[in-house]
Amino acid sequence: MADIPDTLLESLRAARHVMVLTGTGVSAESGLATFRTPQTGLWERFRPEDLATPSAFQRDPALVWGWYEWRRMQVMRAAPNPAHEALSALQKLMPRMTLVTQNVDDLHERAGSDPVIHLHGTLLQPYCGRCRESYALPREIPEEPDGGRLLEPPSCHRCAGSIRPGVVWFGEALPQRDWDLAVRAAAACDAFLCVGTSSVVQPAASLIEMAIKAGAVAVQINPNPTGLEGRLFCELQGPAGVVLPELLERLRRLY
Ligand code: BV8
Ligand code: ZN
Repeated sequence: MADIPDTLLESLRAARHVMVLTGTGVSAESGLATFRTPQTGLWERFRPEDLATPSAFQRDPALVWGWYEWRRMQVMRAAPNPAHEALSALQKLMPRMTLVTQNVDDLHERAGSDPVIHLHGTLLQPYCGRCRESYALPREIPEEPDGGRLLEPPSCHRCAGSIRPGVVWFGEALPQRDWDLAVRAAAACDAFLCVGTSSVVQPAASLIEMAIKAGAVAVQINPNPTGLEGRLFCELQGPAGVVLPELLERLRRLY
């Protein structure tokens, strides 16, 4: 049982606009690896930060495309967990909730959240690195060897350029429209829930500071400390799949 203070419940009940920022920790209970988990299989000797860059794709397109396709298979085999479900229900319960994610999976959408603001793109919409034409991925889930495999990226049917993952790599700018929406919500929200992120990656990690400066109540939901502790109204220490359903349950009694 997470220790949810009444003062937090009162603040959330009184909030006109709640903002939620999620990271890979919200998909951990769906069986997806968090970002800073050591890689497995072919990619064991790489750090994700080293694979998630334009230069890595330039240097070894088959290694990087293979990694993303392997991750996409994992997502297609995964299901939303109680954390995703609770956030979808919260979005319907609250007068206004802006859901922003750093994740590149579609588990929030599959749990019924809508809209979902993706700051770092998505595994599901690759595009041509040369002409930006989008590329339709095969829907069937091939039998992927557990460790994944090298896979040459497909070629664009319009200009024959290399298709690349539809994610934002390190060193690449975030999609301007999504970033602007997130910044506007951070400045306007009454409460900010930071769920399942180590708050290391910028500029996404700066959103909570913007919300605190604008007077929002800031809450972290994470089994581990992240260094944000001194800046928070409170931390709900525990897995998102346990804490969020409980928070939803307690809030429902107030409505
Ligand atoms: C940019 C897509 C400039 C790819 C990702 C200051 C300002 C601006 C930039 C920088 C800066 N300082 C450094 C930078 C550069 C860089 C950066 O932040 N580097 C880091 C390593 C320091 N930032 C960038 O490059 C960004 N671009 O700034 O461009 C620019 C401007 C104009 C023009 C040109 C360029 C781009 C960053 C986006 C990178 N792409 N993802 C892919 O997925 O492959 S980031 C990647 O990290 C994922 O999106 C992931 O979501 C994100 C954050 O990681 P977390 O989600 O927090 O995951 P992590 O594993 O770290 O933590 C998991 C947490 O969950 C843990 O705390 C754990 O305790 C918790 N947890 C575990 N289980 C559970 C749980 N919580 C709850 N329940 C559980 N069950
Ligand atoms: Zn093209």
